[in-house]
Amino acid sequence: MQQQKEEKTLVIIKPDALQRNLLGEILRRLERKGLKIIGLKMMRLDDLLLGEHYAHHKDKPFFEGLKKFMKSAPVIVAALSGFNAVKAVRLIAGPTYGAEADAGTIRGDFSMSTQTNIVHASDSVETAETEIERFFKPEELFDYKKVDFEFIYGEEERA
Ligand code: 3AN
Repeated sequence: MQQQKEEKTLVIIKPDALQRNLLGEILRRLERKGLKIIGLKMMRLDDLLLGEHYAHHKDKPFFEGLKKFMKSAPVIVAALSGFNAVKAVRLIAGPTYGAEADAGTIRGDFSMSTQTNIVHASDSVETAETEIERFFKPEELFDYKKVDFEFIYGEEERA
């Protein structure tokens, strides 16, 4: 087992999750995996933030509908850290289309849709850095020691 690199990643718990009372369930899944929550807040997204966040979709036919949905209720944004956190969280989220996502993933267990698919999860370390900066002020992010660290990772990984 080789030493691992700590990564940060961003999760957005979307309006459908809030409406369907899934907030606690989603945070529970992320926490119990061993991810460390380093930032957490509720916010309402606006066109400016959504235009930046979904810039890669701005010419797609579903863009306006996606923005409308993402503004329909507040979201919860969570910044998480851990070794290989970006990939770990993408696997927990599952692929975009909920109906085809594996059971056991968040989208596989709770979504039938491509749009109302419960969570957003950063897709790379670089994207995660940009997204965390987009949604959190520096003072909203916390650095602290977590007591279960040495049981979440093996000794060689922590070296
Ligand atoms: P992912 O969230 O799995 O990385 P992306 O980046 O392709 O997927 O899409 C971002 C978001 O855009 C999705 N989570 C979903 O809410 C929305 N979206 C993607 N494709 C569609 C679609 N065909 N129709 C409606 N919304 C879509």
